[in-house]
Amino acid sequence: MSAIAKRLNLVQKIITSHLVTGNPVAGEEVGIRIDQTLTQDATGTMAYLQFEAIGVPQVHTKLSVSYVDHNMLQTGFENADDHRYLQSVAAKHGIYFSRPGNGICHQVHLERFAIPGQTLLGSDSHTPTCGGLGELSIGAGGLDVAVAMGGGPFYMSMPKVLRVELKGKLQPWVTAKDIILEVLRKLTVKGGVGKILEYTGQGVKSLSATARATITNMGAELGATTSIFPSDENTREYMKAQGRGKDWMPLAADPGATYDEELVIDLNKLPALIAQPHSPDNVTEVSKLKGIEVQQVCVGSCTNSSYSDLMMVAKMLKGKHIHPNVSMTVTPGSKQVFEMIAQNGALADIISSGARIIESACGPCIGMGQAPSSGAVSIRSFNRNFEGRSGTRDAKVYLASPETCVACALTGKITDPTTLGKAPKIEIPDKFVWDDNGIIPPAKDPKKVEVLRGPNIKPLPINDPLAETLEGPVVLKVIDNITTDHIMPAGSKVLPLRSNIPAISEFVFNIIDPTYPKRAKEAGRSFVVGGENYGQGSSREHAALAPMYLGLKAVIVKSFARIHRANLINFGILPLTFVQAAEYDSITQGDKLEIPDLKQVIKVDHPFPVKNLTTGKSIQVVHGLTSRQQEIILAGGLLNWTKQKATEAPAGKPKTLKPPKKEKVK
Ligand code: MIC
Ligand code: SF4
Repeated sequence: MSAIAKRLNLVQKIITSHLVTGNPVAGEEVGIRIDQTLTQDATGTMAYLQFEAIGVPQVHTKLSVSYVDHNMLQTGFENADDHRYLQSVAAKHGIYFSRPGNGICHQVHLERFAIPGQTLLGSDSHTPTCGGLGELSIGAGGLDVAVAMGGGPFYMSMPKVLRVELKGKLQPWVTAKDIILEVLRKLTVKGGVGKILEYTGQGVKSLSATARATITNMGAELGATTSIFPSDENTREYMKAQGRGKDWMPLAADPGATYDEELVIDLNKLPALIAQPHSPDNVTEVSKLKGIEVQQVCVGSCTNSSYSDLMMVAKMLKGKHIHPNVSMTVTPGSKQVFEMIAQNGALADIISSGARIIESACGPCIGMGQAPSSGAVSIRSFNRNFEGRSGTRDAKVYLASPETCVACALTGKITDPTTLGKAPKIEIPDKFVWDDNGIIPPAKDPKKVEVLRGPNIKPLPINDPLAETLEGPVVLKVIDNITTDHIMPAGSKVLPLRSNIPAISEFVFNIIDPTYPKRAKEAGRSFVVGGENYGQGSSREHAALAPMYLGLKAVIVKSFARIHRANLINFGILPLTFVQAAEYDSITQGDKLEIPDLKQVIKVDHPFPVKNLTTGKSIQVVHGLTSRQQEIILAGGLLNWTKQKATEAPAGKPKTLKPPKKEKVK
């Protein structure tokens, strides 16, 4: 797309109305104003430590919310201390605090806060969930969110807009989850990089707001910047039933708006689908896997834990029993959902079927309990099935709709729900139950609030300024599609260390090579070499921060995932791409590399050589950094750069952050 057409698509409308800097032409860097932010506890502690370091007293956003939903197991003081820190820091700086038990950030934000046409930046990769209500919702590293809370714009390469036209209507038992699985089958886990998916077409009308949110949520697995639906009558009904009708406004692309790319999905022909181990794009028809024995079933996560999802689960389970060989867990996505299914008796149907009920939180999705038994087949309504993420290395995790999950739980085998007869009908309530007593508003008198820090909260490590010459070994060489779960694993043992970088760094690359931390420390300054889509998955900046702490200075890959590349830059690690992908083969783990004249080569966006001192050969790489990003790398990371900019603000003015000149991004 060479320039913005007069008839705007929905993405262009929201971006142009929030534009602070840049030209909204695909590939150019734009800075956009952020209306709302969200954080969750596993990324939030770092984000608020960074926000405190920036030194802005009160947030500059319209709304900022801090959720606690990930680190919910309190097996020691660590998580409880972090929750206490998060609550006090929120009270002090104008941030709403969603208490543990109030629900998963994305589900609660959709219910209580998302507003069509606004922008939301969240320190979690599934922030796009709120795109289901027509909010432009983007996942980012905690530091980017901290900067946005301080009033700074969010910078990104202007994405291409991919129109997904939904034709026809879903067949009984086939769901929104099957739509996004089909998109993943067609586009793969890297097919959305540099793109926003805008959903249009007749099929949109038949999808409820929460069904749309399932699709935008799991759009994160495409590597997309975000996904968005128009705001229409269904959006209005949902918001009205949430008591938020006044926040609704209609929003859609102009008739005849143009798009960079198009994809058409015929809902009439869509079967029930399932993603096989170990990637969300390894999708096939459920019917093809019929009969495989199942040991665990989990319904929940930010993808599929809405009121409608759980009512469907309850109706399917009513009067029946879970197969004796299956352990089934059910997690309501929010206190609202939990309360409503308790009040209408659906919870009793779930309990009496033999399912295990988990509090409203991420839970098994992030390996916080419920690790499957050795080699087990686990069918989950979640969004990620990366190897080892469940907590059991050899478990085989599949992803499917809640309907397929229940069908498997009842039969003990992979079962296509379309074989189960008439599908139950779920009514969307006219009025949801809410009292928001799980959300604590910020303090009226912030000066009186003392921020409470426990011994688990260690100071934030800061990178060294860029050296003139970078020399060091390739401590690790990895293959394509390495996830942030490989780089910085989560799970119940590691997650409590999210605010303690020295301790958590001992787990870096543990799934691939547990000797990495020791070897990296011995090497001093080091490199990692990787393949395509390096760093896909979560927004966790610990996947940059902890390797930085171990001396990682540059990563050379065939291609990067968006959020991880931004996180590397934020912490002063050079993200380099091979000019010729085939040169990947010329490097062996252990080779010593050298980049001379580093400060000079950073300042121009041209290919430059990296000398392989072991083989004597040189390879060509490119950094693709904008001039703003070059400054960040030279300053040793975004925090240093932000502080520099903030102190440049004229006296008496709030310390918001200045946008730099516009730039082209690779
Ligand atoms: C995930 O689903 O991987 C997480 C855990 O929610 C992450 C955030 C984190 O690692 O804290 C994400 O999606 O960004
Ligand atoms: Fe939580 Fe899982 Fe959603 Fe991440 S994907 S926010 S861990 S429920």
